Amino acid sequence: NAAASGADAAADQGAPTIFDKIISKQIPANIIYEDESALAFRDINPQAPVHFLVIPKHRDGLTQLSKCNDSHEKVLGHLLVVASKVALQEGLNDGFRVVINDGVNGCQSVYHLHLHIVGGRQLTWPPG
Ligand code: DGP
Repeated sequence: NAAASGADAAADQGAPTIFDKIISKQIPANIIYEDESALAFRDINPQAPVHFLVIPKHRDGLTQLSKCNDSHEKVLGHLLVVASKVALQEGLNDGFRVVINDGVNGCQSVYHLHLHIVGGRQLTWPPG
């Protein structure tokens, strides 16, 4: 099951997640960047003054980072470029953090790959 495998079987089999509804605009989100393959929107439960998510529009098997393979190199690179561009657009000139939670131990809750970008305050290390 999902908890035992550290994955989400339904999502792996193609079941939509809440992020698909954000991509298709079925449910509202505060979208701050969009292009053909990526979307950035504010996290509903912000952990810092600036906290947004960057997701691939086409999940293409990427329920979580640990499912990636060589075919995902281009989109994974693009997500990081978008993360940086939007972070600067959001005024995070003094730095920020990019986080990808993977699986149960990583506290992943939505099984559609997403980058968290947090900033706007002095962050601490290590994370919890
Ligand atoms: P993770 O734990 O890494 O899977 O983070 C999922 C994040 O997604 C979490 O910080 C809250 C956010 N989130 C979940 N549902 C929604 C939603 O409907 N809208 C928005 N904007 N964010 C959401």
